Amino acid sequence: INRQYEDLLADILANGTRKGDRTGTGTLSVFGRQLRYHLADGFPRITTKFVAMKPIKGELLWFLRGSTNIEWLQRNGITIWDEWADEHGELGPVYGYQWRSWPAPDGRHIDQISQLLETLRSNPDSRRMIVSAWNVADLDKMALQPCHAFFQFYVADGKLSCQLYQRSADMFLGVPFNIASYSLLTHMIAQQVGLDVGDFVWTGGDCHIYLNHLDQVREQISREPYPFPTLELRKADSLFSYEMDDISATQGYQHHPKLTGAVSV
Ligand code: THF
Repeated sequence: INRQYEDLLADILANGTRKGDRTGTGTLSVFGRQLRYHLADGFPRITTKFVAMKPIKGELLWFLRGSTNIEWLQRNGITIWDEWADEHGELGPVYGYQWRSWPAPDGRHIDQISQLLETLRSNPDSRRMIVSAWNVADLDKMALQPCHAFFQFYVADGKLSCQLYQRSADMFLGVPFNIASYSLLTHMIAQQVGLDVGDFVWTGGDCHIYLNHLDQVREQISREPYPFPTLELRKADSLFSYEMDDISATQGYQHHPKLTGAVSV
């Protein structure tokens, strides 16, 4: 049973430094940690609390559409980006825009995801299979600068692995979402290019627990993790045409009761 996430929570409780932060909430924080999930062993949907899949699936499909307006999320009943949007629902040039239409100095727009698929098909040994949301020139136009900023794919023995660099990691609320989201993306891409799944590697920069999540985290690490569920993924015609119903991580999802916490804005 993989308990790397829970062990990192315990590490931060034991060894974290009390730090102020942009939101004013305050955190316990450590710097530079890594988690690894062998995706063939199960889908890493954290089991020591209930983790909702609908917002995770919906947010990923929304990123892949290249959308930066919360309207599509709201139509699907997903509210996790509401706090950051302006009165028109806009977030500025955040993840979806940078993934699908990174603006080049010569006026072109670069579809990093389509280029990635092309490289995976034509040259899977490449060491340049990278997607970056960290567009330095656009940072001050974004409602929130990318937390999960930069990811790389790797193919060996017919298996696709992905490593994410997350500069800022809200360990209680955000990280279970981020782990499941990138693991799902790895499965979808592997399915599209005809590979098996390898590892999802999560690398965190400032890994923190907000001070208003400490009680929940103490409860969470007292719980025994269950085996991960299985992902069921119906193959779509392209990476960009998956729908919510094509994705399910409910099969075998045994979990502890939900734990709630306020999100710092
Ligand atoms: N800001 C902060 N402080 N933490 C984050 O995790 C975070 N994100 C995104 C942008 N800014 C962030 C937003 N992602 C929830 C989960 C992910 C979010 C925002 C909020 C959340 O409240 N989850 C609840 C309920 C989810 C629901 O069903 O609606 C939970 O219990 O999981 C990280 O990318």
